[in-house]
Amino acid sequence: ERSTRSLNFGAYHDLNTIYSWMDTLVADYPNLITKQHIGVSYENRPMYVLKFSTGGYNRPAIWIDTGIHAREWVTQATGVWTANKIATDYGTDASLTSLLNTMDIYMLIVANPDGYVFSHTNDRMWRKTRSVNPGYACRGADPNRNWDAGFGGPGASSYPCSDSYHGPSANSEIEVKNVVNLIRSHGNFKAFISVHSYSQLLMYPYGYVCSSANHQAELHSVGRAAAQKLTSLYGTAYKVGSICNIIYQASGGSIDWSYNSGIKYSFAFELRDTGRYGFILPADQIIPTASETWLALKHIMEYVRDH
Ligand code: ING
Ligand code: ZN
Repeated sequence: ERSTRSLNFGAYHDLNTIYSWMDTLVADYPNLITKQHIGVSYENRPMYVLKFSTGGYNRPAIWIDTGIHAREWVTQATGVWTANKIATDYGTDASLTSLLNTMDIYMLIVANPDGYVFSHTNDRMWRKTRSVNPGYACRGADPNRNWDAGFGGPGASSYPCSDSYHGPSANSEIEVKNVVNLIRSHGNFKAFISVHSYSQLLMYPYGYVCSSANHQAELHSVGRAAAQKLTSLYGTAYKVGSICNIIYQASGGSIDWSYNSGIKYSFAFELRDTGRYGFILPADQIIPTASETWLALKHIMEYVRDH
């Protein structure tokens, strides 16, 4: 795919196109956006985080990742749209502007670059990383079962060929380790938001156990209000709850790790739809999906700014 200066946000794009578009975005907004190389993937592809910052030093920050699962293409596309939205709304949208005057936003748009490429070139339904499993022909671990939170417990598989294989050890997947290193060394993240598809859910910890998190009541009310904003745009229905309560028990997930690491406002989205198209969401739903999701993201970010 040829790189274009102005991307069509209503289409799905391959990794190279997204990566070259990031450079044009940074070039267009040099006072707001920088691109940080956080490490490489298993197959040696660079991993890039876009940092939105108006200054200061190590300001309190919001983390947003999309595309940790390769086949969930509406999430990477939503990440692209959202990054552009933040860039264009800063200075015109009063609320986002005030947010960025005190906080930074970090976006990892392609959290699993090897898997994303493989989902374009070989298997549209690929989910995992592409790491080699010694003694097995099948590759990859589930990068959302690989975090150090209940690692290896219920809701993950120890079989390397499973789509929910947790990997040999916590943080064994370099794509996960790169994020863990950045979050730890930064030390001032206030929110950690991980975006998946599909099912139309807004979730908070825990996934590895079905008991309530300490801040369950607050997380539930923030989530409910965020989902209400989302629904207000097109009527898209969302459910809100803990991972274990509204989807299934799942161990080693990213937001359980971030929450246990002290990042109270840890959320995971499951974007459109509820299964009619599933992972193969038609491209004409990208912009509506991203637009409604933005209202929820903004609500969470504003709440974090004000608390
Ligand atoms: N769903 C998520 C998964 O990894 C999830 C649900 C989110 C589990 C956050 C744990 C933590 O299974 C999809 N569609 O990937
Ligand atoms: Zn997912």
